Amino acid sequence: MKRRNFIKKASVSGLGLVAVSSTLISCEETKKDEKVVAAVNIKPIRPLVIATWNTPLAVETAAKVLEKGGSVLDAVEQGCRIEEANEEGMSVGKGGLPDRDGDVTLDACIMNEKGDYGAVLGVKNIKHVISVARKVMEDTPHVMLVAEGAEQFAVSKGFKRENLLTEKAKKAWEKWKITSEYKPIINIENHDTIGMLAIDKNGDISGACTTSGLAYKMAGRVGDSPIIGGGLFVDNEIGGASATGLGEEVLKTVGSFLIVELMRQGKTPQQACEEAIGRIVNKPGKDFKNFQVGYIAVNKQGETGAYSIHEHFSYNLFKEGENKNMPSDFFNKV
Ligand code: SD4
Repeated sequence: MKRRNFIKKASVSGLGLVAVSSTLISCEETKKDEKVVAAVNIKPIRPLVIATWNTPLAVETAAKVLEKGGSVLDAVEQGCRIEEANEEGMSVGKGGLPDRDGDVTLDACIMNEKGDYGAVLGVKNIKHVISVARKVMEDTPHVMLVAEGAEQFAVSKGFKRENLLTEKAKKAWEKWKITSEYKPIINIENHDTIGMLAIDKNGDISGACTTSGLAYKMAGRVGDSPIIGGGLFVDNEIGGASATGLGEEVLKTVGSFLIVELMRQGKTPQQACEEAIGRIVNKPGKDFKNFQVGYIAVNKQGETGAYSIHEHFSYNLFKEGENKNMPSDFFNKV
């Protein structure tokens, strides 16, 4: 590609100076074009926090960590812990709806700016699984621990066992048991699985994702949230993405990894999220009426995107000192 054309393309897609300059190394050099490069320099928006659903307190908590100069990894961990501790939220942490046997099992993962990753899957009795995932990343030679092994590891690191099934969640499960209709239940309008991405003032990116998974899932079922590239992916050179909704569909399209790779190819975060939803809904014969998937994404410049299959997906965004809940655009407009 001719250098000037590349610059134009980069400008439109919002890649800005950082990405442009690194690509220019292999391009032809001319003095004239140096001026064009300066003209497309987009001031990155930092710090920034974005998270799935209506999660103002979680986002505010993460933003405060960043504003006080804390690490971007601390920011996403602390932010996610807010939702894990919120007993009203019924698809994350304590208060999450149980599996079909009445057990609350949690999944979480975390990625730092170095591309390190840690996850726990199907953990019972431990509320702050996002912090356990971080410990897996930092204190073990592994990236994933599951079920009893993860629980034992958590206890060995000082986490306390507690009953995660609240009265409210127990009552909902007992009501469900009357019909026991076994199909993954995915409420289109109201989840609280939290996927969070943050950028600090230096431009470093981390992400975290934590959930109790689908209500009344089969025992042992794991969704996208703790799987690298599924519920979360971060590449510090490009940006990050996170997912919520029916994990099976996210996993089959490796959604978050796909979004980051599409951004690497020059798509904006919004375009990348839309294409990732397209990969799900455009499968031949796919009946997407009864399930929801929503994505959020951010690139290195602090541009954000969000897109879902159905209406009612929203996200919280902190940037330039403001923390707002925003409705996501969506595919199914009819
Ligand atoms: C899962 N993606 O386990 C999660 C569920 C979810 O809001 O996002 N619920 O498939």
